[in-house]
Order: sequence, then C-alpha cells, then structure tokens
Amino acid sequence: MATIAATRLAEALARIKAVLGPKGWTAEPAEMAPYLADERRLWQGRAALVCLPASTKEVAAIVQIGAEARLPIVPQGGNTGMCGGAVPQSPDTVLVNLRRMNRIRALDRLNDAITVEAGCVLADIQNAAEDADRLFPLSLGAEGSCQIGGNLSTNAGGVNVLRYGMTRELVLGLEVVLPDGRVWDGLGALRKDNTGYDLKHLFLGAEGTLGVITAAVLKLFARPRTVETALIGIRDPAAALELLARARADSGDTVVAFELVPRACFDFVLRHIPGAVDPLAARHDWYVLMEWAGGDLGGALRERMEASLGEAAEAGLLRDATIAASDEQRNALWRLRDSITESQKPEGASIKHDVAVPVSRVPEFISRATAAVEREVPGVRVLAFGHVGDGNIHFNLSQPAGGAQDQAARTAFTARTHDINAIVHTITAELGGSISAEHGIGLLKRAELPHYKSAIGLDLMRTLKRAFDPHGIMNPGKVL
Ligand code: FAD
Ligand code: 2HG
Ligand code: ZN
Repeated sequence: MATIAATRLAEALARIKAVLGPKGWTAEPAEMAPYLADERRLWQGRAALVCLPASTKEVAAIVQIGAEARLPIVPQGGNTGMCGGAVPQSPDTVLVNLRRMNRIRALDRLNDAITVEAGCVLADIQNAAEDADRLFPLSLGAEGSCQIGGNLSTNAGGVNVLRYGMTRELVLGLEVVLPDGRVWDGLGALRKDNTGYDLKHLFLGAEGTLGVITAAVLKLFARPRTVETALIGIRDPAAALELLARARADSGDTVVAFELVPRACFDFVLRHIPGAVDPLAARHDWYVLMEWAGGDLGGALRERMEASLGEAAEAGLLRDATIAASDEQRNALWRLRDSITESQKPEGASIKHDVAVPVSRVPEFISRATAAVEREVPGVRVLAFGHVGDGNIHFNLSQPAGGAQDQAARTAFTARTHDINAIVHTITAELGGSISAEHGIGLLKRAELPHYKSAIGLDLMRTLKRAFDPHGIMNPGKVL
C-alpha cells in the first residue's frame, strides 16, 4: 500500500512540476522553510512541494492533478495569518502560494472597481487605487506583505471597518479554482445582482477550505480630501465609547478609525521598536487613536475635531490629546499602533484572543476578562487593544515579566492556553460575542468552534464543505 501511495504521490508531483516549469515550484528544504512556518511560530508545517503558479490556468492544473491523486492542497498568501490557516500539515501536501499572481488586471474608474490577481500585496492595491485618485480602504498592520487572496479568505478587518466594512463588503466578484480543478468565473463587477445565491460570499472568510481564490473585483471609493488623526489619552474603555459617540456626531459621521490602546502596548512598542516616541507628555492608562476623513478642503474638519476634543475634555472624557500636524506625524502615530504585534514578540510567549462583543459591552468584557486571567495566572500582562468601534478587542496576554529568555517559563505559560481560552471565550459568549472577530479559526480555534457555534450552524458548514470538496482535499483540518 505504502508503495502505491508513494508512486501516486511521485507521479502527481512530477505532473505538477511539468505544468509549472522550473520557476514555478520548489522542493528544496531551505527554500520551502519560510512557507512552512506561521507568523507566530506556533506550528511547523510539512509539505511535499511548494507551488508558485503564475496563472489561473496553472492553479487549476495543480488542483486537478492534486484532486485526482487525493493530495491535500493548502492555499497560501502572504502567510501573515494569526491562526495557522495556511500551515500545511502532512508531508504529501501541495502548498499553493499565490505570490507570483500579482497583476492588476484592470481598473475601471467610472465603475469604481479594480480587478486584481489573488497574489497582489494589499499595499500595492492601495497604491494602484491612489494612482488613479481612488481609495481602496482595507488597511491593516500586515498590509506590506499580506495578499488580497489571504484578506478575502480571512474576511480581514483592519482599522477602517467603521466606515467601509470588512473585506466581504468590498468585493464585487471573484474567480475561484474549485477543489476538482474547475474554474468558477464569478468576476462580475455589478453592484446589483439578485440572480440566486450570492456564491462569492461562501469563499470569503472560508480560509481556503472551499477553493483557491485566483482573482477578485474590488470596490474603489473617492479619496477623502482631508484626513485628521488624533491620539487621545483617556481614563478607561468606557470613556472611549462616549468619545466615539460624540466624535461621530461632531464629525458628521466621518470617523474612519477608532482604535483603543492600553498603556502596556505603548510600553512594549517604546521598548522594542526603534524610533518610537512617547506620543503624549504624560502617561495615560488608555489611549484612543482616532481618524476622521472627509471632503472639506478649507481646514474645517480639523477645526471641528479640535472643538470636539475641547468639549470632550471639558466633559472629563479625555485627559490629553494631540492632532497630527503633518503626514509624518500621522504616520508616526499609526506606526505606534501597527507595531503592537511585533513588540509583543520579544516579551516572551503570548496567548491571543480575537473576540467581538456588542460595542456597548466592550468595557465589561475587558474588566471581567482581565480580572479573570489575572486570578488564573498571577503576573500575566494583559494587552487588550484594537478595533473598539467594531466591538473587536485583541485580548492578548504576555507571560509574566522577566521570563522571555527562560524556556521553562515560556513553556509553562503556553501550557495554560487551553484554560485561559476557556475563561476568555466563556465570558465572550456570555456577552453575546464571537471567538473570532477577524483572524479566523484555522488550526488555532478549530477544537473550540463546536463549543461556541450552534449544532445546526456547524451542520450547514459541514454540508457545504462536503458539497464543494467531497474528498476533503482543500486545506484539510482547518476550520472544521
Ligand atoms: P495567509 O496567512 O497566507 O492565509 C490566511 C488564510 O487564507 C489561510 O487559511 C489560507 O489557506 C487562506 N488563503 C490565502 N490565500 C488564499 C487564496 N488565494 N485562496 C484561498 N485561500 C487562501 N487581520 C485582520 O483581519 N485585521 C488586522 O488588523 C490585522 N492586523 C495584522 C497585523 C499584523 C502585524 C499581522 C502579522 C497580521 C494581522 N492580521 C490582521 C492578520 C493577517 O494579516 C490577515 O489575516 C490577512 O488577511 C492574511 O493574509 P495573508 O495573505 O497573509 O494570508
Ligand atoms: C491588529 O489589529 C491585529 O493589530 C492584531 O489584528 C494582531 O493579535 C495581534 O497581535
Ligand atoms: Zn485587528
């Protein structure tokens, strides 16, 4: 049996290599290594072949050959995902990384749409839109390396969801290679189309379990003419919500980003990120990074923001604030926010949660979850930050201070993951929340999903999976 399986694998790999040509694959361990480890180094993957196809036709051929030989196929983008969704898990896996499919196929200015291949890096799409005086609003810390195919497959969130919605809301059409190798051309560019089930939504957020996305038509928007960015020192998360409600009213509903950051995050960033500078003169327990974007050209937005912050200060809602006076200052403020993930790494082992609760319940979530984990692991360092305006908090925990270099301390902390997850996710569920607001399920939360999703919901998901992928070859072991 083993020989038949080995022969089948060797034959399939030889056929795939012949389709791709020498530039389109690698089986060299050193070259494969970056594709096999995940961003957080929580898993070490294994694969038979890393494929780097250059066209939809090549992806379709790989999948068809893989399907015939019943080989696991794992799609991969920039490999910045936080829950192991792109990690190949068995040695016969064919990993399909889309990075060579990075062409912008078309930009239709009057339809406000851009057609891109799945391997386009997010920042390159933002830049292409800007070159046409348009905005593609999806924005997240990993935008310099994540690919749109990964964003679509995780239904990524990021910092502009308040105004523009999740990735799902930015998509007009998709092209997908199905698990049997057929190509579904759903690259429509329509804003209205009620001809039955909206199939594209099944692939958005599916984490590569239903097919390989090879291209997409994305919505573009007018570029805001004025952007104002403020960093605000506040007392607590409850003040943040009051501030958001005021800001929305005072700005004429032009708040595009509203991020909550506890002091502990800035302490990490200032300690580890070269060039980072303390944003305000005094320390504050909590901060908000807020951005308004609008159409007025005469400085009115800034005046309105100054007035709004002044009134909020009089009402006791904020303690100090600075409004960026230049693009350079704005970028420096965003660098502080976007460096939180990187700065957590040198602080040792981490246990991360990506939860959503109704916006109004964020303060209760943070205080209950913080008290509970501090009781469970004395000395644990809580970093509860993120997209508070969406009710999405990254409730990230770093091991107690001083043990980052101590392997035993790291291991002991990591060993608490299961217990800590149960505590945090139980509180999340009690507040009517979700255990994955934006990063997805992948490998990380797969075992937990059945505890938090209804039996009927899971049954429908399994039914869909079987219908699309009866042999279970497409990103096996992820999500379900
Ligand atoms: P990968 O990690 O390569 O893959 C992710 C999943 O998508 C896997 O399951 C993979 O199999 C699947 N996949 C990838 N490409 C395809 C394809 N073409 N077809 C089918 N399936 C595919 N996420 C947020 O939502 N919001 C944030 O604010 C945010 N900030 C981040 C900041 C930092 C510093 C980092 C490191 C990560 C952050 N993330 C954030 C997580 C991550 O960047 C996103 O999940 C991103 O969308 C993943 O894109 P990727 O190309 O790296 O995908
Ligand atoms: C962000 O918003 C990421 O910065 C969080 O989604 C990443 O949990 C993390 O470190
Ligand atoms: Zn996030």
